[in-house]
Formats: sequence, structure tokens, C-alpha cells
Amino acid sequence: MAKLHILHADMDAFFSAVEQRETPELKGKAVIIGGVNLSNRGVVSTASYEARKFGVHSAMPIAQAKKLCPKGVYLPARHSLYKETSQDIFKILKKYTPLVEKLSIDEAFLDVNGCERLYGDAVEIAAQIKEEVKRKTELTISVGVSVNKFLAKLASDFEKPDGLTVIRADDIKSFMYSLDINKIWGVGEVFAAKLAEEGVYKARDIWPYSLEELKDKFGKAGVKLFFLSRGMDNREVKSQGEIKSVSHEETFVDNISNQDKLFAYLFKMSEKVSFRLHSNSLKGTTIFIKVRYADFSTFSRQKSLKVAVNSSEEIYQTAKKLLANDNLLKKPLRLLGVGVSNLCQEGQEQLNLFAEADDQLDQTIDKLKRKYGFNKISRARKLYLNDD
Ligand code: TTP
Ligand code: MG
Repeated sequence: MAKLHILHADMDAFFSAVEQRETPELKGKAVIIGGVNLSNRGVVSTASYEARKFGVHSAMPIAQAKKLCPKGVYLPARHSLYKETSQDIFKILKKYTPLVEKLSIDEAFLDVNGCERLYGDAVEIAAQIKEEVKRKTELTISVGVSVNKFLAKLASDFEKPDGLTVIRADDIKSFMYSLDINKIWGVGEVFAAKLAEEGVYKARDIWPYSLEELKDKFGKAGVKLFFLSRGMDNREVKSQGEIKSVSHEETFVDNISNQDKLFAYLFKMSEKVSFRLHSNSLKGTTIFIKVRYADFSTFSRQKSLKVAVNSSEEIYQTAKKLLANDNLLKKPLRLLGVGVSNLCQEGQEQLNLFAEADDQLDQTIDKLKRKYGFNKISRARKLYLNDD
């Protein structure tokens, strides 16, 4: 649909902005939020735009930030405060359309198709959201408006902070023309380096390649690149209510019997499932696995836990037990899958005090993945797989 109907909304320097609101003397200052304990060995969660001028950014070691910005105000993260504020923001977003897809604590896609009669067109809705967020939370939000998710997300980033950027159907070609290739989803450092070898640095450098050429060269990633480099993206906005389960499965080129290799795959898939659950602030109580043998016979098993989980470690360990229980790895596998169902919103589940450490590790890994691409960051267990 070439109509402007997708919004991407993302709070500006979220954690620091909340702290500046709580302590007005901090307004206009370089404010850097670290982990809960703010030790020199920790990393920066986020930095106010004043601090970014010194080169400080998310995921940078605190010690390095202190060298770049010694006069900055360094504060420990207060997650419950940010969560509360996030709920206030999502309440506002959901007023404009029921189709709100939460991506993280401060970021969401909205599909406003059909909401025009109540609130005006997509651009007017974006302006109203910005005004209402500011009035009710004293914080600024950047909003991008476009014809699909990919372009709306690029747009929201374009004039941060406090931006409102619209990419209309007629603007797509010129916008994509000058876009750096690493701004395209899925193009991390490694992929960008591979593309640089081909002389590809900008989205427009992809245009001369045919879909088949890109598919041959880069597989699925090449197909994605073909469409995204032209600003084409047909993914729909999915509100939380529609997500019933999150799973991932892989069909192997050659059947696999080596258990260590299968466990490495299982871990990689558990990480992907965990990433998607975290992205949507979801947890689930049922873990399921699926196996398919060479003769196409297919089996699944599931286990329900007392508390909802979303960490890759818990998903992996439970799935591993399910595979071991009935000796499901006795024959070579053609397909392996893992998933989580019986989902609930994070924060509404029964508390599991022991899950905390795992959750934090996962969340840090997730953030890095979102920032730098999925395959760049991973835990050592996955290194057994050398295909990505
Ligand atoms: P972002 O939206 O990525 O960053 P931001 O809101 O601070 O800044 P902006 O959007 O204006 O560029 O992340 C939202 C919050 O998530 C951020 O305020 C702190 C937290 N976060 C981390 O804790 N670690 C990270 O590595 C990142 C990227 C974010
Ligand atoms: Mg943000």
C-alpha cells in the first residue's frame, strides 16, 4: 500500500531524558546512565544528547565514557521508573490505533490505517502523538511516517531528537539514493564489509543487481537487500494480542546426527526466540520442540513451567531436556524447531527471583543485536556452528 499509514515512534535518549525530567537541574547537561551498579567496568545504557556531543554512546564502557566526558553526570539505571513512564507512553499510542507493535521499552510501530476519521491523516496523528507525549510525560518522542515499517523506522531516526519526518511514496527513490548500506536492516558490519568488496556502499549500489544475482550471492539476505534497497517492505504491524507463540525452526541441507551440532543449532534458535520475546516484552510458560526425521515423520513435545520465561538459557535448557527425555535424537534430523507459547506481557508474570541475572544478560545481548545486526554478537556456545 503506497499510502502513508505506518508510524515508527521512538523516545529520545529515553533513560537520560526521564532522569532529566525527575531532576530539573540536570536539564541541558551531559547525563550518562550506566547499569544498575554503575561500576567503571559497566557499559553505558544511554547518554543525553548533550553527552553524545563528546562521543559517548550506548554500549560504550563507562570507563571510556568518563575519559571522553569527565564532567558528565553519571547515574545508575532506575528500571522501574523507566518502565512506568513507558506504560504512560504506550497508553497514549494505543489511543490512536489498536495496531501498536511494541519493539522495546521506548519504541513502537503503529498502523493508523482506518483511524483517519477520528484523528486526521497519518502526519496529523504523528503531530498529535508528539504533542500529547510532551504534555503528559514532559518528554520528547521522534516519529517517522511512511508507507511501510522499514521506511517509517528510517524516518523516525532522521531528525532525532524531537523529529517528525515523513517519507512519501514520491520521496522514496531520492531518500534511498543517498542512504548508506549499513542503515538497511540485516546489514551488520560483516555483511557491509562483504558488500564493500563488491563496491556497494549505498543503497543505490544494489539497484543494478537482479533479484536472482543477489539471491545467488547472498541467499535470503540478498533477497531482503533487493527489496529494502528500493524501500520495499511488506511486513505488517502486529499488535501483541495477535502473537500467540514465538518459535523458530530450521530445515537442514543435510540431515544431522551429531548431537553437539544439533545442540548448537538449538541454542542459536533459542537465542532468536528469546530475542523476539524480549523485543515484544513477552514471556511464556510453555516451551515446545519439534523434530522431523529423514522419512518426514514429525514429532513435537512440550513442557509447561511454573513461571514465565524469555531468556535464551532457560528456553535452551528446557528444550534440551525435552529432546533427551524421549531420546528424540536417536536418528538423524532433517528439521529441528523450538518455541515458546502461553505468552504474557513482561511484568505481569509471576516473579522468578533466580531468572534475573539471565534476563539481564539476554537484554544486553538483545540491545547490541538490535543495534549492530543479529549475527555479530553471540555467546560462545554457538561458535560450534561456523555457517554464520
Ligand atoms: P534507544 O531508543 O536505542 O536509545 P535512546 O532512546 O536512549 O536514544 P535515541 O532513541 O534518541 O537514539 O534505547 C532506549 C533505551 O534502552 C535507552 O534509553 C537505554 C536502553 N538501552 C540500553 O540499556 N542499552 C543499549 O545498548 C541501548 C541501545 C539502549
Ligand atoms: Mg529511543
